[in-house]
Amino acid sequence: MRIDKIAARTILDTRGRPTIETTLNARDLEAIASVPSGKSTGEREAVELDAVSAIENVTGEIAAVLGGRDFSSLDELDVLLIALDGTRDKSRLGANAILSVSIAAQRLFALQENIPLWKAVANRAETTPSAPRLFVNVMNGGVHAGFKLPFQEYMLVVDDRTSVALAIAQKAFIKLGEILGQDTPMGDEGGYAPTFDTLERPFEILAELVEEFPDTSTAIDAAASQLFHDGAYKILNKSYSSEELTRVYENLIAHFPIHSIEDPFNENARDDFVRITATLGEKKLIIGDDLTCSNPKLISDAIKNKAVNAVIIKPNQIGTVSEAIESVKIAQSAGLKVIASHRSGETDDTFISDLAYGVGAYGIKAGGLGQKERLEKYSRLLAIEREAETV
Ligand code: 2PG
Ligand code: MG
Repeated sequence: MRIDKIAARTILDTRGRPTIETTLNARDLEAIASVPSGKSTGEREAVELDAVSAIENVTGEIAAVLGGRDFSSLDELDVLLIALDGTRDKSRLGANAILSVSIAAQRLFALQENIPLWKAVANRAETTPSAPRLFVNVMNGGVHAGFKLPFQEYMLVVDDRTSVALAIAQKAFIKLGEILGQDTPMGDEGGYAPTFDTLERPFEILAELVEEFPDTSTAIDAAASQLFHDGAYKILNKSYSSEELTRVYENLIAHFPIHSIEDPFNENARDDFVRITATLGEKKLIIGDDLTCSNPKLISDAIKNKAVNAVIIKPNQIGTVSEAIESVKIAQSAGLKVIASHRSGETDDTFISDLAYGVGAYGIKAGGLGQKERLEKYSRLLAIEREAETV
C-alpha cells in the first residue's frame, strides 16, 4: 500500500481540549483517525504532545518519510514510525501524532483488503473475534468529577451479546438517573457525578441495579495513584495505609456484588498488587492500568510477578496499533483478561470497539451513556455485531 497524502488538523475532545485528527489517502481510499487524552495518566505512559506540535510532526517529518512509500504491512509502518521517533516513550514526535497515523493506516489496510476493521485486527493478532463484556461507567468520581466520590469509576458490567447488553445498560442508566435525581451533574466520562458522604453509598445503589437487571455486576476503577499523597491513601478525609485500604476492598467485596477492581493501589506499589492478587485474584479481577500502561514490557513484568490477573489496553498509552496488539497477545497468552479502554477525554474515533472485538477482549470500558463520543463506541459495537453475521 502506498500512502499518497497525509493531512492533520485540530478537533476538540469531550473536555473541549484540542486534539489531533489525521487523514491518510492511498489511491482512492481515505482513512481518518483521532486520538483521545487521559487525565489520570500513568507515569510510564508514552508521551502526548500538545495538538499543534503533534500536527506539525505528522504533516512535517512523518509525512516526509511516509509519503509515496510502499508498505506491505502495518507492522512495517509502525516499526518505521517508532524508529523515526527514536525515543523510548515517543516523546519526540508524540504518541498522539504517531498513533493517529498508525490507526488511520490500519483502517487503510482494512479498506484495501475490503474487510471490516475488527477482522483486519484479528488477522494481524491471530485472535478469535468475540463480543466484549460492556463495562459501562455509571458514576464518576476521583479526578474525573472533582473527587465528589472517592473512586474514579463505578461501572455496571453487563455480560450478554452487545445488543442485549446495551439495552440492559441503557435501562439501568435511566433508572440510576431517577434514583439520583434530575439535578445530578455528569462527570468527564459521561456517567453521573453525585456526592455521597460514605464510601458504601454508591455500592448500595449499584447493588440495587444488579438486583434489578439480569446478567450484571459491578466494577470499580479506584485509580489509586490519584488517591496517594505523602505515603497514604486519602479517601473522604481519612488516611489509609495499603493494609487498611486492602481491608476496605475486602469489606466492600464481602457486602456488594463487585466483579473487579482496577488500579487498587498506586502505580509504584507493585508488592501491594501482588498481595491483593494472591488473596482476591481467585475470584475477582485485579486489573492493571497505570501499573502496566499497555506496555509489552510492563505487562510482562506484571505477569512474572503475578501482580494482576487482567490489564487495561489503551492504544494511546503505548502509541502504535502494533504495540497495543503485542500487549494484548502477551497478556492473553499468559491467561490474563484484557479490557480495551477509552480515555477520559474522548473523540468520536471508534477504533477501540474494533480492537476489543477483533482480539476477543474480555471487556471494553467505553464510558457512560450520556456523552456522544462514548455512545459512538457502543454504536460501533452494535454495527460490528451485524457485520459479524455476514462476514
Ligand atoms: C482510566 C481512564 C479511562 P484517564 O483511568 O482508566 O477511564 O481515565 O483516561 O483519565 O486515564
Ligand atoms: Mg484506570
